[in-house]
Amino acid sequence: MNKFFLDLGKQPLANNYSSSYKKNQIKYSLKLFFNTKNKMVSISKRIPSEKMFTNNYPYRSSMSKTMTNSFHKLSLEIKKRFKPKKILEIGSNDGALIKNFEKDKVIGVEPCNNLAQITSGKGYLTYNKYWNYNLAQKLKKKHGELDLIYSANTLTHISNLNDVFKSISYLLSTNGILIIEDPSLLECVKKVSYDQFYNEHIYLFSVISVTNFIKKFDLEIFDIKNLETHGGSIRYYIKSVKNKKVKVSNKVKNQFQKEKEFGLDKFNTYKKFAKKVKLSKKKLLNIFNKLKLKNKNVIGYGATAKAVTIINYCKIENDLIKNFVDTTPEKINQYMPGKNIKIIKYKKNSLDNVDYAFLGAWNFKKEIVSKEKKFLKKGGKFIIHVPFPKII
Ligand code: DWN
Repeated sequence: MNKFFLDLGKQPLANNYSSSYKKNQIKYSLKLFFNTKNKMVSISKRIPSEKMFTNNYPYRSSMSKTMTNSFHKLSLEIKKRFKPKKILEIGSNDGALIKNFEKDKVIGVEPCNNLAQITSGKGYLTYNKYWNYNLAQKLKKKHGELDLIYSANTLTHISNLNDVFKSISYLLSTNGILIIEDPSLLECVKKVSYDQFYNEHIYLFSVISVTNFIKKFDLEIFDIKNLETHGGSIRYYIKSVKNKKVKVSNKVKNQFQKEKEFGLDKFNTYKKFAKKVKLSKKKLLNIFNKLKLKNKNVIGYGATAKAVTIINYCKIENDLIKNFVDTTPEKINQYMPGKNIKIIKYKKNSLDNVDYAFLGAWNFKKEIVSKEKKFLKKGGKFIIHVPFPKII
């Protein structure tokens, strides 16, 4: 049974930036639910993938050093620990992971044409397709069973999770390994980072819910890694239950227990979370309104999908945040979805006349703070809303 716990209002497509402000942009309801049976947290309204992951998708994994470093580190681990003959990446984006492998060793799957072109242009075999059973069949015919499948921040974006895991277990060899990573529900609830929810993030995984969900495909988690990326993520190492060669690490049991102790398997935890979210909105608006009264120059730093949830849920207009700065070419001179707030190109002097910068990309706080020493030195301040709204 799916139980409702939070309404984040009407939200535009999170990555639907446009060259002019569209007052009547289509918005969809964003409501959060908890499944009492498999303990999965998800959003209710499902938008067709074709509407969200278009041929002009603006998010690029390679835009941050944090992510490229994380992918490089993982590639070294994959080579050393699993020694796969071939790797398939579902949601290969602009190639931030696959560029670390030899061209004949990796296959990318990327539905957004603009991104698939980047990797195929560099000579990486890339299927410009959505991940589903049809594609898995096609791949098996062409490449045979695969011994390593990887996917970061992608499976949680696909509504039909049954089809996702059915296709993966069909294509994976008996001793094959599936590695996935996605934002951690535990970290999200702890940090009150409700901006992890937007129309693309259909699910937020936990070790509890993934364990429950993949059972029916004869899959099990045998190892996990807590990552700092994207505000706290979990990397899940998954295998077939028939593969007895690989032992299940105690880390899996420990994380499961940690999530249980926190109450991720209880509806009441989400009701409390919803209350904290409402309080967070109040406090954040309070900060912005006070700065407005003092005539401070406030901008947004990082025009993230997460920030789209915040500004639309909190009804933040351009009197509170003048504009956003961002490094992504596809986002520059566009407007934040749902709001009359323009995104301008980040330059070294972008913060020269700024008093406060709201961290839309709070998940890259470390990287940004170390880059903006000059801003902080001259008295500039960041506004962050996790774990509660404050000025830092
Ligand atoms: O799952 C998803 C995650 C992985 O990426 C997607 N559905 C959409 C996207 O979500 P997001 O937009 O919230 O992701 P990021 O990675 O938090 O976006 C960071 C943004 O901030 C990018 O637009 C680049 C920008 N940025 C910047 O302008 N200067 C980032 C850094 C570190 C910087 O120094």
